[in-house]
Amino acid sequence: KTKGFIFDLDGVIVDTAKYHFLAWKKLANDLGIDFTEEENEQLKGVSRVKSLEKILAWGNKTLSEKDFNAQMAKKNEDYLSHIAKMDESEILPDVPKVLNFLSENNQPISLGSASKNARTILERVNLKEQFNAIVDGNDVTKAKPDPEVFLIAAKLLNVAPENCIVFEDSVAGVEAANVANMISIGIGSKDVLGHAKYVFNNFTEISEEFIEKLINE
Ligand code: B16
Ligand code: MG
Repeated sequence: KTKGFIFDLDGVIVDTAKYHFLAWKKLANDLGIDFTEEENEQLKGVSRVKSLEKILAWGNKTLSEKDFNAQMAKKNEDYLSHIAKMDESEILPDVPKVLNFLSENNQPISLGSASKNARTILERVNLKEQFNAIVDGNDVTKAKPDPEVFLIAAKLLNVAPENCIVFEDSVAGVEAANVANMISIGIGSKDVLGHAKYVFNNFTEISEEFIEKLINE
């Protein structure tokens, strides 16, 4: 059988949340706003615009449209300086194992990320060639939990949504997969991702037997 396998990027393939944190913290502190790791958690899977809106709301600050856009550009510049140093060593454990197993079994693979920097990151970690399709923040008009990003991926893979499997680490992303009528697999804690059909702490916990079952179901 042929299924469509869709991977989120940040928190699933690589841990870029730590670089988002550094960049958002710098921006927030420059504006006199406190920014904690807990707050950063809440920005996972959330688009760049929505993230800045949230930070400003937490700090009771408003910015003119011009300043808002300038801050977003500054944040991204800072974030890109961290990304520039990434390499294959930052791929999360056993991600290549799963990607290779899917390829060997002729299963189409897509990226489904909110990030506008997704292509750059995949190039840095040398994984771009593994994907049959890439859908990222540049291709969507509606952010997760809207299912748009995953529905476009399904279309590009030419697989019906109900035959797609989504790997996600964020609450909004799992919700988006569920709304798209796809099989959601949460990567992270069950406490946070309890709404996913399956939850694993990481890819090391995902066996080839489990993936075979997904393919043949
Ligand atoms: P950018 P994902 C998301 O990536 C991140 O989790 C989120 O923290 C970030 O704000 C968003 O991408 C946008 O990223 O500023 O690079 O466009 O988890 O959907 O792969
Ligand atoms: Mg993510």
